[in-house]
Amino acid sequence: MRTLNFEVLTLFPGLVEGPLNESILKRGREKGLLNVTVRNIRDYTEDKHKTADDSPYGGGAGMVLKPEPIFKAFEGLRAEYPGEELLTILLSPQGRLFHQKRAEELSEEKKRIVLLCGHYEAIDERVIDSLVDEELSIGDYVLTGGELAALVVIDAAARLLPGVLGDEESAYRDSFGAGLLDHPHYTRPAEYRGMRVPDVLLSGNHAEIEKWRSREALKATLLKRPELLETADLTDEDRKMLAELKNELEIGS
Ligand code: 4FV
Repeated sequence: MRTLNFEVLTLFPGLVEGPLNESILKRGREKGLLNVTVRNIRDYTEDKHKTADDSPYGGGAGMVLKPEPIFKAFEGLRAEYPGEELLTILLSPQGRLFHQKRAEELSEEKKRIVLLCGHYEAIDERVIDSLVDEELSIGDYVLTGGELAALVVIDAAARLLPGVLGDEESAYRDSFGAGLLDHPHYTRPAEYRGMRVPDVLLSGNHAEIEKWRSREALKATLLKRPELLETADLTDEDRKMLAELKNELEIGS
C-alpha cells in the first residue's frame, strides 16, 4: 500500500486545512494513504512578537519571510523524523510549471514531501539556497501565498494513489493521461431539452465507444490545445484519426 507524506509549512494553516478535511482528500487521510501535517511557521519564532517577516534589505515594498523560523522548523522536522529523507518544494512563480507528469512522479515519491508556502513579497534567499530542493509554480500569475498552490500539488498527487479514488471516480482515463484532453461525458437522461446523447454511447458496443472517445479526445485537443499533440504519446491509429480530423475540420498540418 503506497502512502504519501506531506508536511506543509505556512503562516496560515487555516488556508490549508479546509480542503484537506473534505471529500476525497479527507477519505485518503482516513484510510492512512495520505498523511498531511500542517505546521505554522510562526510556532518556530522565538521573540515575544512571534515575528516571521521583516522589511527587505535594499528597501522596496512588501515584506520578506525571515530565515530563522523556517530553519528552526526544518530542525524540528529532522528531529521528528530522524533518518528520513525530505524532498523540499517551494511553491513560487519562479518555479518550474507543475504538470500531470510531475503529479504522477510525486504520487510515487518515497521521501517525505515538505511544501514550503511563501507569503507577502518573498522568502529570504538563504532559505532557498540551503533548504529548498525544487521550486514549483502552478501558473504564471501571482497569488497572495503559496498555500493554494500547495493544495493543488497535494490534490493532483494524492488522487493518483491507489485506493484514494473510489470506483465512482477513476484516474484511468484522465485528461493529460495520454497527454490529451478528455473526451465529452454524458449521463442520464438520454435526451434533455432536445439535446440527445450521441447514439454510439447508447449502443453498448464498447469497441465503437472506445474509438469514439479516442477520436473526441483528439478532436478536443486539436481544437483547444493543439500544442499538446506534440508531446502526447499517440498510437498509429490516433495519427490516422488525427489526419482525418484535420481534413474534416480543414485544419492545416
Ligand atoms: C505561486 C504560483 C505564487 C508569490 C508571492 C506567494 C506567491 C507570494 N506559487 N505558483 N503562481 N506565489 O504566486 O506557486 O509570497
